[in-house]
Amino acid sequence: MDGPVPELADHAEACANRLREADSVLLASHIDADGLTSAAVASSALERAEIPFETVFCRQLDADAVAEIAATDYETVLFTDFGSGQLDIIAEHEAAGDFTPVIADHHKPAEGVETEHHLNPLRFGLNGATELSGAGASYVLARALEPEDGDNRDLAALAVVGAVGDMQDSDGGLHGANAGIVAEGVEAGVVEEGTDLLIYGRQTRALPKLLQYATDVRIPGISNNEAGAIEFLTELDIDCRDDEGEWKRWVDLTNEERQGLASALMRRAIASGVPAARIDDLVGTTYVLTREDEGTELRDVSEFSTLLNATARYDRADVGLAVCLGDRDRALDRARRLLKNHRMNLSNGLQWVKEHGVKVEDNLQWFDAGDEIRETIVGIVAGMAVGTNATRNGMPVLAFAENEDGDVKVSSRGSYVMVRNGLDLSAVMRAASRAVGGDGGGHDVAAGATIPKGTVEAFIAEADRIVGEQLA
Ligand SMILES: [Mn+2]
Repeated sequence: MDGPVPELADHAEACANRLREADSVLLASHIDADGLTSAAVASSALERAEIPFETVFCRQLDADAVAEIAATDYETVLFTDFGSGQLDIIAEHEAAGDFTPVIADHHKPAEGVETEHHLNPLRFGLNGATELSGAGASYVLARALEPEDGDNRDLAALAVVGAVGDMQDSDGGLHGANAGIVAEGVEAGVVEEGTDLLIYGRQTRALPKLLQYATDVRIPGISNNEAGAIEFLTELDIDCRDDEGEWKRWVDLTNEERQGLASALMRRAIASGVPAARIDDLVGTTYVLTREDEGTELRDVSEFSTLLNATARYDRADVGLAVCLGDRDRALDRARRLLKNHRMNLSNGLQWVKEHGVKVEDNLQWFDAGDEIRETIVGIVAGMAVGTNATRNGMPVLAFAENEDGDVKVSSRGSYVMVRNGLDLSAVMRAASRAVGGDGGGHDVAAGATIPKGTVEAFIAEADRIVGEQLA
C-alpha cells in the first residue's frame, strides 16, 4: 500500500512497526491547532491499534521539556508537530537510553543529527510549510498503524483541519501531499471539497458580519464598514433575511443565491478598483467536514481550526483535544467561550499595534508589545498586521512580547512573495536567537524564537542583518 503520501509510505511503516513493539507510548504534541489535531489523529490511531499511551502537550519543546519527558517511565515517545527542530536534544536522550523517539513533524530538522524513526516531509523532498502539516504527518503514520480490518481514513478530516490551521491553504487551496489526504477524506466520506467564497465565517457569521469582517481582500465601502455591508446586501435581489427578519448566514443561502452574492461582490470590487489578482483571491477551494452539523464552527475547516487555536492559546489543550475527539457537549461549549474571548484579545491586539505603530529597520519592521499582548497570540496579531496600513509592504514583521518565564517571545511573519525572493524566517529566528543566548525556528514564512530579557536590541540588529543577506 502506498498510503496518502507515497514518498513517506515505507518510512511510515517502519515508524508504525516501532510503535507496535512498544509496551506503552508517551504521545507529546505541540499546543496549537495543528498540534492538537496531530495529537487527536495519533491518539485515535494508537487506540485503534490497541497500543497503550498517554498524551502530554508542550508549548515549546526546549531542553527542559525534553528532560521532563525523559524523566517519565515511557520507553517510547511519539512526538507530533514538533521534535524535528529539537532533534539534537532528543538524540542526546536517545543515546543516553532515556527513550526511543518516534517523530511525526514537518518543521525544519536540526542539522547534523538524525534519528531512525523520523517522519518529516522535508526528509523526502516535500515542502513542510505548504505540502504537509504535523497533523498530515501524523495522518500518514495513522494510516500505517491501521489494524488489518481497520480504516483510519476518517482521520483525514482532522488532518485537513491541521493543515489549514497552519495556513497551508493560503494560496487558495491545499496541494502537494495535502491533496492526497484530502482525496482520502473525500473517499471516506468525511471531507467535501468545493469552490466557494474564501471568506471566513461561512458557517456561523450573519451575512453583514461575514462581509464586514472579510478583510483579506479589502472591498472599499464594505470591509470594516457595517453600514456599507448592510446597504450592499439590502440592494441585492436576494433574500438575505429569514422569516423572522434575522440575517441569514452564508450556509443558509441556496447555491444560486450564493453565486449571485459572490458575483455582486466581485462586480463591486472591480468597480471599486480592487486589482484583478486580488479579486481572484475572493474565491477558492474550501473544505467542509460532512459529519459535522451545518451552521457550526466544526463544519468548516478554517472555523474549526480557529476554534482550536482559541483553546490552545489559553492553555486549554485538553478542551481542544476533547473537541477533536468528538466531545460536542461541555468541551465544545467551553471552546466557544474561549473563542469569544480570543476574538476580543486579537482585536484589542491589532488595535494596539495600529495605535503604537511599528519601528522600521533596513530590512524588517517590528513592535514590542511587552505585556500588552499575550505572547501566545502576538504572532497572530503580527500576521493580521501584515498587509494593513499598520505595517509597511515588502518587509517581514517581528513581534516581541514577554512570556511567563520573564523571557521574550519573538514571532515573525513574512509573505510568500518575500520567500520567493529568498526570505527564510526559520533560519533568521534560529541564528539571531542563538546569537543572543536564545533559541528558535519554524517555517520560512513564519517562525518564532525565545530570547533572554534585555537582548531585544541585539537580536533585532542580527535579524536585520540576516534578512538583508537573504533578500540581497
Ligand atoms: Mn504544525
